Amino acid sequence: MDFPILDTQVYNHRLVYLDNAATTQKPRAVIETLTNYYLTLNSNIHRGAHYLAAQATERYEGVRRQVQAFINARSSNEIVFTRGTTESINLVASSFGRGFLKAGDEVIVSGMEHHSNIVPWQLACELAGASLRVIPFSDEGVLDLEAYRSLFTARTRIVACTHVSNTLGTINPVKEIVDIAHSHGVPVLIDGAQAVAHMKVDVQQIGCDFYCFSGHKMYAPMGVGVMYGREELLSQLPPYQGGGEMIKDVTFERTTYNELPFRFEAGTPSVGDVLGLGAAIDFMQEQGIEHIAHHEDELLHYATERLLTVPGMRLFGTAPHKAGVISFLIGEAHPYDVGTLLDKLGVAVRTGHHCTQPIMDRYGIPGTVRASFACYTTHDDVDALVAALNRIAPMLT
Ligand code: C6P
Repeated sequence: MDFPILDTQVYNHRLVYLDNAATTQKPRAVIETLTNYYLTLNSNIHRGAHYLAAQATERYEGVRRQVQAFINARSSNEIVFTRGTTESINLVASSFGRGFLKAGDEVIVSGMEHHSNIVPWQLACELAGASLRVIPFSDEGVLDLEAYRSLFTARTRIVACTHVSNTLGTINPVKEIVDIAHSHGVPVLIDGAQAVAHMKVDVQQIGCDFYCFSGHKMYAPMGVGVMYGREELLSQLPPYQGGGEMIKDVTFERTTYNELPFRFEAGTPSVGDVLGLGAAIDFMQEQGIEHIAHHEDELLHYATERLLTVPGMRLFGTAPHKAGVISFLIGEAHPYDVGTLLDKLGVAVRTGHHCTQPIMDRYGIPGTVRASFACYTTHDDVDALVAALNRIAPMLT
């Protein structure tokens, strides 16, 4: 594996990068794809009558088919490129809200959502006069599916739930969540931001109506993401942003809209980043997604065991089905202090509420320290984290 940035030295220490849930580092193949795009291919797509535009368009549409196969969508019309998970969810919440939400309606979200899967729904509810209902979770970080079942009413219009919690690491039973919603005739959006880089995702097997994710959390460049929408439902949604490419005909009296998926891709997209996403998918497939999942699962168990030997260790998120995300506190020490001291020893973690304030409120804590893994994370990295924590623990009490 070739990740040039991992050779960085930080304060005279080897960089131990454990902030992969925030963003993964990029393999050389992705960086080179991006560079080569700007060196040899740069042009605007879909509209130019010239060689470069045709080449760039072909490559861009090729990645759409690649993403389709990667998540097993039925059609490439169901793959919309966005800037990332946040934009994907805003797109669905805004369009679905305008198309389907009315006063008195209800939207179900889980209590462990990232703000990106809460606030867009609050905005949509505010406009429509609808309200949010929240699925609770246990101390271990497991969603209460009985409570979930009881949240459905005749006014429930959509469910939005994360596949993997970025803070607790919980892998939610998304197929079951979808099946329950569908038994009430309610569609489901799954936030896959923390899932796609870590496990095989099959949207037909899950059965969800929307699946959203970011390229930069799966070895691709920043600035590109995906919104998968089941064609039947997607074709009923009103457009999100207006502009070039999303139209068929424009007059001052009336505009008609383009076919799927272009109707939801207004303006010039980030073509080079989309090609980088294609290279990232190639990279993941070369590594083997099952292999990545197995490696990270083994590391999670190793790290959990080792971390529990650190004095004062308090883990948050101990569900039986977890991805490689470990949130913790050391005694009563502030997470920011722990993160700052770890940084001085070369260990990069994230601290704070991780854009999941309701989770922090649930536990009555200001934030956590979070270590998160990727395919290149090693046992040595985990050992370095544990050694650094053992070194700083006496300074924190
Ligand atoms: N979580 C983290 O450190 P964007 O920023 O659009 O790429 O992704 C938003 C997002 C949505 N859902 C989940 C579950 C996420 O984890 C994230 C991003 C980062 O945990 C940055 S806050």
